[in-house]
Amino acid sequence: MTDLSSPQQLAGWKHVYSGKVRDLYVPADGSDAHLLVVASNRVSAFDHVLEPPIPGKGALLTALSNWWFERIDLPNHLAGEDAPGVPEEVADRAVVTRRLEMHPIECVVRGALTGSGFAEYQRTGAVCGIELPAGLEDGDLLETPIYTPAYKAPLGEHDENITYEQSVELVGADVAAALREASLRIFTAARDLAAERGVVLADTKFEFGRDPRSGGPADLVLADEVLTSDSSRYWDAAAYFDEQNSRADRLASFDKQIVRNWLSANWDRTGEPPVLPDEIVAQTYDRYAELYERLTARS
Ligand code: PZK
Repeated sequence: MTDLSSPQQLAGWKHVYSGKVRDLYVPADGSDAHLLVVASNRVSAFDHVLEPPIPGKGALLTALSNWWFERIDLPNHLAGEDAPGVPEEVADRAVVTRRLEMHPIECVVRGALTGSGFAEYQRTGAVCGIELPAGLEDGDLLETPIYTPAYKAPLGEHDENITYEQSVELVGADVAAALREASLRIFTAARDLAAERGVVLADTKFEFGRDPRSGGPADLVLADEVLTSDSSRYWDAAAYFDEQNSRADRLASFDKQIVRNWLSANWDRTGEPPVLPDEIVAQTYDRYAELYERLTARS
């Protein structure tokens, strides 16, 4: 699964790491105050990065994340005017951030029970140590959103769900409490806003750090990308609440379902996935654009 193609060269920046869909750079001059986070046009499904990329996807998700940052009342990692600028080749799909000391916890909040959370519930009746009522079905909304942290496994490995107590062992009681409180507060506000726009925010993941140049040890700074569909599950509310629909249709990913359905029909999930046809690429772009337009009421 190693991708030997090197990411884009950007003047003034040195590439240090690539995830499935984003690339990370540090200043070429060796300074350690900032990072460049580039949202690629890559799309992933069933744990594979697909070909070809979706032109415009990186720009849409960057715009969506920035829109959410503006609406979240917690300091975020976006750098100010004093920082180096975003290279023009990636101007619409990259941000320059403050370089933080990251807390090694994926702060997952679930407003619905699905995916790995539902699987853990089926096995144990609980998620990350939180006992849930019996009889819940895949995709059911939770009365109160739950905080289900995961330990950020080293590169490439899958994150591991942990209990809140384990998060206390990892980062200390003060930071653990701050992470949970901020995550639940941000999720609840975002979920309510999405609901007004006909979108169900099922779950999401936040990452936080601390700025070593300012603030106290438990002062959180919101990092990463926020509330994009690469870090969140969004469902179409009309489809979700239509009881006539099949479960699969109710829980269809707002943007990636077109890709998933096409792959399911055209690939047996062994070996490398087939190349996406042009019409699937175009339809997928349109879905990303619709999510952005619905949430932000912008075009
Ligand atoms: C940081 N990642 C994940 C992001 C990738 C991987 N502000 C920050 N300070 C320090 N570290 C990070 C951030 C942020 N954001 C984020 N890894 C480190 C990541 C983007 C692309 F390949």
